Amino acid sequence: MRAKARAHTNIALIKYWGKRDEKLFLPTNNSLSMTLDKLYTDTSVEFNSELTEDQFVLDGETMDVEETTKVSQFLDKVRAFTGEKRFALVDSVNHVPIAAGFASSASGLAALAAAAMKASGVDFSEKDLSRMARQGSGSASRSIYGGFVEWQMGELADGSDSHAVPILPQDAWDLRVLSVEVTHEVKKVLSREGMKRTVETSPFFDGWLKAVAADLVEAKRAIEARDFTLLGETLERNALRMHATTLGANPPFMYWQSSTVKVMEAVQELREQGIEGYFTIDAGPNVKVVCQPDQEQKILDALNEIDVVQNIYPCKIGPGITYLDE
Ligand code: 2P0
Repeated sequence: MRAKARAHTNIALIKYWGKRDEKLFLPTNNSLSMTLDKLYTDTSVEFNSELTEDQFVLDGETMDVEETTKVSQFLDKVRAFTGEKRFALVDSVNHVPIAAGFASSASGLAALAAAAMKASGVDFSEKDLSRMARQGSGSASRSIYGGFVEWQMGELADGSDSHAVPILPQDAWDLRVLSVEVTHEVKKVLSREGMKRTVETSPFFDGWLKAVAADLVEAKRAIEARDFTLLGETLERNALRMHATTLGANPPFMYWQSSTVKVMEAVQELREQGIEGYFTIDAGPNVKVVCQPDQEQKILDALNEIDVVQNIYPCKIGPGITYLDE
């Protein structure tokens, strides 16, 4: 059986930063994201009894043992859930710049989970799919849904209550995200390693947990009221709080470069001129700016003037998983 799925990446407004269970990908806090329309991954999965091992093709290239093993280990989780016994051919095309803080793992693992679950032919719910995607990459649990999405951390040790829920549909509030690329370099501390080091060694991590709970309440209140200023102030503060934890880790690390700070300052200066955008930053040096439609062009023009800015990818809010006919 064969199936093909498209998953869009998402940008966290309230960050997932810390696991309480690494094996099951259970987080230490709830997170909240917007799914983006322009950055996505298309993946087809075919289970075939003639295959003697899993095969993984990414962007037209057959991947080596290391990359294929990662996919295989995830497929084992799908096989355990669905009872599928056969090996698979996985063919994936990424429309996301990889490993520079653009969360390609979110769309990649969400698309893989959806295509693999569908290809296995069993019935499953979106909640099942979110739980499955979570076990490939935490942020992928949120990419199952479009619009504004909350990943509820849950309490149970088996992870059955740790999945995303949609909180506002794609077309309910038109916000824009400008993904500002300042470098193509692959980041030095991968998010999985960075998160682990922070949980284990940063004395600021307890402060993060206290802060993130309050930030989540504010963000949900802002979304409910469509209060852009409240949402913007909350998401910018939450990103800074997440990054502060990395400075307290041992050994310490930071995802920002001087170019990152230059863009952050530009966004704050624009606000002083009444042009309202707010930045957020993931586990890499690139910056995402959230704004309303009427300010988008002004912010885009201003950011394009900055010498360190290499590319800007403007996005609207995107949809959840879609299955593609072949
Ligand atoms: C997020 N990040 O909420 C946060 C903010 C990075 C900073 O989710 O180990 O690739 O695969 O669960 O999902 C990036 O971490 O980590 C991430 P794993 P993931 O978007």
